[in-house]
Amino acid sequence: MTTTLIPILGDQLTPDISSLDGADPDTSVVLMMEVADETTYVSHHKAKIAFILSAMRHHAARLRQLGWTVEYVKLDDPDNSGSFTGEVARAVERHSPDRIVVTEAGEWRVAAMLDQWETRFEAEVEIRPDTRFIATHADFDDWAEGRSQLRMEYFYREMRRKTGLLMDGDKPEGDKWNYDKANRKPPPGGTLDMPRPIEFQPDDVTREVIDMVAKRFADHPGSLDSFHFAVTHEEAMRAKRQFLDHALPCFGDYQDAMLTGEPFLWHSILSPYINCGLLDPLDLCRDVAERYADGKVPLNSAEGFIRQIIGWREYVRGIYWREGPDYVARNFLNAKRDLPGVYWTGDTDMHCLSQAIGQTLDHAYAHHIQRLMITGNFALLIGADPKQVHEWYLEVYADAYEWVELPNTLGMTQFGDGGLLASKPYASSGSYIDRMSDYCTHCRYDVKQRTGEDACPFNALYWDFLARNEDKLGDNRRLSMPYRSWEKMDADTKRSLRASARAFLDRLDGASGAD
Ligand code: FAD
Ligand code: DLZ
Ligand code: SF4
Repeated sequence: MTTTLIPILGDQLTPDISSLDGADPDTSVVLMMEVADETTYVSHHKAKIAFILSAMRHHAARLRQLGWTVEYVKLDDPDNSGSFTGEVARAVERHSPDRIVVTEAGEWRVAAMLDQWETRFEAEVEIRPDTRFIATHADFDDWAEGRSQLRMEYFYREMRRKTGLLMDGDKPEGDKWNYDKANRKPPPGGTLDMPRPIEFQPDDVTREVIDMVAKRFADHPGSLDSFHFAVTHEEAMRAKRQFLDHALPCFGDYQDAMLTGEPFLWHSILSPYINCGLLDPLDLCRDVAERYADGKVPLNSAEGFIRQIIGWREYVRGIYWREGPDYVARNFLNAKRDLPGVYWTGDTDMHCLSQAIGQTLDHAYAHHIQRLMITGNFALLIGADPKQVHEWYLEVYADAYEWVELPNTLGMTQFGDGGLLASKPYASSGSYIDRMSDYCTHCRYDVKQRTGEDACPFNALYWDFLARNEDKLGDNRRLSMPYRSWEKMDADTKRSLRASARAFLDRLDGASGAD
């Protein structure tokens, strides 16, 4: 009898995955593998490993219920070879399949493994497109072809047209494509009405995984103490409804806001579920559009949210695959500083940094503006090596897979690609953080001061960054204002800003903390 082997990777946790399309449950074997290669190619946050392995185990049970034969290899199985290819080889020995059908991987590293299977195994190997995305690789390449700049906004409009989301015929709903300007409100004063994500209590399966992770990955960053992720499709659907009902209405207004002790605000916290397959991104966007059509959420929230998914998410994926495996090595600004130890401890007097890193270590989560304007901005200003910055983001967030993390980190926050993704570096002084958060009011530093013992370090670092990189950034039209301000400063001011930055960086290099 013809047998088909269907390996399902840890970020392919949906019964709608393309590798299962048209397969016959009677003659197919699904293979799911917990492997050391995947758990250690970077030192993932403990909660990220626990989340993915628990979601995988629950998904295997779901597939069995749906009638599939699933072989599941656990990390501590004595014969576990430790790699996808090794486990497929063992399954090939057991079943001598005629065909291996797999959905394409989400990273160049794993794609290269899958590409070897054709020559390594006698079975015919079929690698199928991942149909969970709206744009195929060809769609993105067609759009990108011949353009001198690949700006997200224009790609996003194509995706709106393709999906029909928030479209009124061929016009955008409300006559405008983008309501970003309405989405920059500072944080509200009182936080009593803040929505809370559901805290899912670990079941037996999750508890077993958590115990195993605590022992086996004790030296990995992060804590397991506040593990409350959804680990099944049903739980993820509950998390989705919670977001739609309670957070989405204000999502737009407070998308960029940051508040002390409030890691989640009005964000969805759905990225771990979308990226591993527990939730479908297009379904989610349709739900959001429906809430808008029913008058339950304002247009700036609905459009802002849908843009993140069919715009940014699809766009960074397109960039990742288009730019190729060497993208990771780009370092336009030639930044070489080691990422300081504070990124693994959160132990610093810089309140914004300790909040963003502290919650990251606690929850394997930080929202976009914290990633971009706190940890990303700080790494950019101090001149941290973009590859190390990239590896840190890949390690610490439960939603991190290279296809989505790398362009956001190396491209958007570190300007490592020289402006392919961002038209200017996302560099800012303390004033942006002060405007968008309450962090500065809780900080030992004074955001208004630029030099001296009590001055906010972001201020001198910002000017030092511009001065240091003037040969590479001086011509950037979007930076003409700050460069003009820099030129107008007298020599003493310039000298003292650069000396303050130098002193801070020397302290940083000498210590493992950030202050
Ligand atoms: P919400 O604020 O509720 O946004 C809704 C959804 O939009 C998210 O769930 C996500 O699916 C999508 N989204 C929003 N912004 C982006 C974006 N820039 N790129 C892709 N999708 C986006 N997102 C990841 O999913 N994985 C990553 O590894 C990742 N790394 C990042 C690294 C850096 C340096 C930066 C600046 C951003 C990164 N992002 C990443 C994007 C974004 O920060 C997260 O998607 C978001 O914070 C997830 O939280 P949420 O679900 O509450 O998002
Ligand atoms: C991230 C991750 C981890 C930590 N562990 C596993 C695993 O043991 N088995 C698995 O199938 N997938 C895991 N993953 C997710 C994979 O790294 C991800 O599926 C690949 O990077 C392909 O994109
Ligand atoms: Fe951060 Fe500076 Fe504000 Fe302190 S004063 S919270 S270091 S921006």
